Formats: sequence, C-alpha cells, structure tokens
Amino acid sequence: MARKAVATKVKTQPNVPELTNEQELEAYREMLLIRRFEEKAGQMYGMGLIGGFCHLYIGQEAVVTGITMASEKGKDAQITGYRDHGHMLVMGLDPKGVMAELTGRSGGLSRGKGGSMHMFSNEHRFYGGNGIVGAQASLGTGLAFASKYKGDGSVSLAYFGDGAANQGQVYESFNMAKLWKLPVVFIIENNKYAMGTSIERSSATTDFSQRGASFDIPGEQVDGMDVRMVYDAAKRAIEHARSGNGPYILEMLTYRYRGHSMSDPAKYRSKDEVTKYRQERDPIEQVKARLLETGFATEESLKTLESEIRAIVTEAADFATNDPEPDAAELWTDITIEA
Ligand SMILES: Cc1ncc(C[n+]2csc(CCOP(=O)(O)OP(=O)(O)O)c2C)c(N)n1
Ligand SMILES: [Mg+2]
Repeated sequence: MARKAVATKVKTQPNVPELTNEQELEAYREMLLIRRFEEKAGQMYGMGLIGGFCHLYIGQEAVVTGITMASEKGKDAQITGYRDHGHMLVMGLDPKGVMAELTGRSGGLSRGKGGSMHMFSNEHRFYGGNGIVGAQASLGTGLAFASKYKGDGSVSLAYFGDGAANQGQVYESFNMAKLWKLPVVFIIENNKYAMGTSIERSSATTDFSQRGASFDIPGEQVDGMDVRMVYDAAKRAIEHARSGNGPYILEMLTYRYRGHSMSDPAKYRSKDEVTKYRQERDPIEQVKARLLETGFATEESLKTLESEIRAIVTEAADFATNDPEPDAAELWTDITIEA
C-alpha cells in the first residue's frame, strides 16, 4: 500500500487574521504602486521603449506585499525569478531606477545592462531578478547559508513558481536547507500556470505546500489573494526560520491576470477564469473595501493616494524615457569582480 507523507502539513488558522488600519493602508499603497507601475511598464513595452523580456506581476501583488511587511526590511534577504518588479518596489527601491532598468538606461538599477529580469540591490538585500527557472531556490538557500555562517540573524525569502517547483535543484536545496537548519522561507507562488501549462498538466501532485514532506519541512497553503493571510503566515514562517528551526514552505495560491510575458497567445485558459479572479478575488479591491467599510479611508482620501502614486509612476516613466543609454565603455564593466 502506498504511504502518504502528511507529517509536515501545518493547519492554516481557521480565523482570518486582522491587520491594523495603518497596516491595511500600507498594504493598499504598496499593492497599488506595483499595479500602476506595471500597467505603465506594459504601455511602455507596447511603445517599444522596453525591449527583451518583461513579465508582469499584476494580480499577485498581495504575496510580496504581505511577506515584505512581515519581514525585517534591510535585514532579511529576498530573491525571486523574472517576475520581479513588485519585489523591488515593496522593498523600497527607487521606482525611477527600476523603470530605467526596464528601458535600458544608465540610471537603471543594473546601469541599464540587466533589464527586467536582472536587477538587484545589495544595499536593500534584494538578490534578483533571475532568469533561470528554479535557480532562485538554490541561490536563496545559499543566502540562508551565509546568514547562518555569519550569524547575522537574517532570514532568506526565496520565491519561485509552481513550474519552478518541479525543478530538481529545488529538492537538492530543500535537503541541504533542512539538514543544516538554514533560515530560509521557500515561497511557492502557485499562479496555476507555468507559461501556458497548467499545474494539472505538469505536476504529479498539486499541493505544493507538501513538497517538503520527504525532508520534514513544514508547509502551509495560503490564500495569496488576501494580504492578511499572507502577512499572518509569513510572520509564522519567518519566526520559525529566524529561531533556528530551519526552512519553512509557504504555498501562495495566487493568480496572474496578464499573460506569462508580453507575448502570450492566452489559449490555455478562458477569459471567464481571468474575469472571475479580477472581479471576485482582487487583492487591492479587497483591502479597499475594508478601508472604506471601517471608515479609516474615504473615497476622497483614496483618490488623493491614487494621484500620489500616479505621480510617482509618471516621474519614473519620464526619467526612464529621458535618461541616457549606458556609454559604450560600460560594455566591459561589472562583468567580473576581483575577489
Ligand atoms: C531552467 C529553465 N527552464 C526553462 C525556462 C523557460 N521558462 C521561462 S518561465 C517558465 C515557466 C515558469 O513558470 P512558474 O515557475 O510557474 O512561474 P510563473 O511564470 O508562473 O511566475 C519557463 C519554463 C527557463 N527560463 N529556465
Ligand atoms: Mg506559475
């Protein structure tokens, strides 16, 4: 008889955790910034101002927002794949630098030489922006190894997708992370698709929270469209990792509204499916409704906030359009470092 590995399943809390009014407003602001920034990036791509690959995070904003709010900014490390603009914005990186990297300008975070998928900031402890699917799980485990080695008390937050979760290196990383009790939280952003392939078509088991079962890594399945649930689960997972108990897995049930990248025939899912998520589960609308219901915000105050965010995005877009391209001499810089 087949044995089922269930030992590590952690029950999610039955009650919906509450955020303070101030936290709700913060979450709203961060998520709205990501959305408006990326809508603009999508337009600029259409105008030919952004070249190469560009993957939008629209729909998934609650994941990085809730996790970052639960983390220690400037101390905990974050690393993700190519769907990375939101991570940088929430971690406090300058929107002008992010947008200018998208347009390949010298004021970009990687001086215009990395583009959408390859940005990082050592200072803010953001380690990319990685184009190799699954690599961030291993690199994130390495960051956790460094944290333990140095004893700096930081936690590594490594995000990857449902498709990446089927990569071999992810399991080698799980093994080492558990063996050495490394302070890492693996965040599996299950948005149901890897490019045009649904999880049902690609994955032998679709409960990704259980993927650490053979390594005895605890895992939780979380409503990734509800920032309160994300924040609450992230607090628990980060605390677990920071206290020396080793890795933790959070499977975030989420959804991307846009195509995989800027070119996507969108034949693998129905329009109705997308509309349903947008109308019934939108992470930003959920927070907005609560803010208005409690009276902590008014339609008026949210409009003012919206204009502030639009101004930030317009400023970023203007900068990214007018900033010069990197000098030809930059072709040979930042390629290797002397250790
Ligand atoms: C090692 C490797 N294999 C394949 C690809 C091509 N590729 C780019 S994105 C992607 C799908 C990944 O899907 P998922 O992990 O679910 O992330 P999502 O795009 O949904 O955020 C694939 C197969 C790649 N970049 N790297
Ligand atoms: Mg996916």
